[in-house]
Amino acid sequence: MIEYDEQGKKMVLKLVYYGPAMSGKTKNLLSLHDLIEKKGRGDLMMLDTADDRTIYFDLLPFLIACPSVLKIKIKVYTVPGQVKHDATRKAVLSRADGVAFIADSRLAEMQNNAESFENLEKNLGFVGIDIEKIPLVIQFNKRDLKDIIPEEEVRETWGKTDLPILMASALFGKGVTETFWALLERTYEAIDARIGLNANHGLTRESFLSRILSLSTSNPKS
Ligand SMILES: Nc1nc2c(ncn2[C@@H]2O[C@H](COP(=O)(O)OP(=O)(O)OP(=O)(O)O)[C@@H](O)[C@H]2O)c(=O)[nH]1
Ligand SMILES: [Mg+2]
Repeated sequence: MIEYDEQGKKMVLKLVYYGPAMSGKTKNLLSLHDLIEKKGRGDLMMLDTADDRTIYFDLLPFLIACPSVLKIKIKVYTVPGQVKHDATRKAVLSRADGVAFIADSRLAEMQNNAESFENLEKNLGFVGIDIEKIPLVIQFNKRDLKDIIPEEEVRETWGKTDLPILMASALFGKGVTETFWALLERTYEAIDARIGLNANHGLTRESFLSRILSLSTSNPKS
């Protein structure tokens, strides 16, 4: 839940990239880091094992100055997807303000996606967050590979929810900023409703988004 000091000077938002092992959560952050110019972001911190699998978390921070005195720090984390790291996932998920669920599009991974989503539901409950209320977006990553679930099938399955569903290939920097944007939009709405980002701090939805994403390079790697 948002960290916000009473003098209205500082707020910290925590966004979490969740999903099964090897779905591309770390790769999303690496691509975001490359796609967004240095001006708007901090450095990417990665805590890896030798074979590139996350053991604790990755963190990419952003800082936004509002027209008021308020400064907003956005901390974007990944969880480790391997089943055995469940305690760490809970710790990273604790006090989250928004979640991007990164699924692996390969047909062979559907069971892992489902289990990871169930794990997300369970762990949100554990840390006292209502899955119906937290800003949540879904990304189907690895669209560049063969033997993937067709997009129509994804949309049919998830169409019942009103969650944003994004197709991506983090390896090629595709769909990465779109996913982040969708998560930021939802998060803005939720925070604005609670503390009046626009009314009290002069920060409109558009300026919130553009302060981060207008810094994207116009020529993403493809
Ligand atoms: N082909 C393809 N490979 C990808 C894509 N995104 C990630 N990968 C690869 O998948 C592997 C796992 O990616 P990571 O980003 O480390 O996965 P993760 O979700 O952080 O995994 P954990 O930290 O174990 O939870 C790496 O070899 C990536 O290069 C993609 O869009 N397409
Ligand atoms: Mg990782």
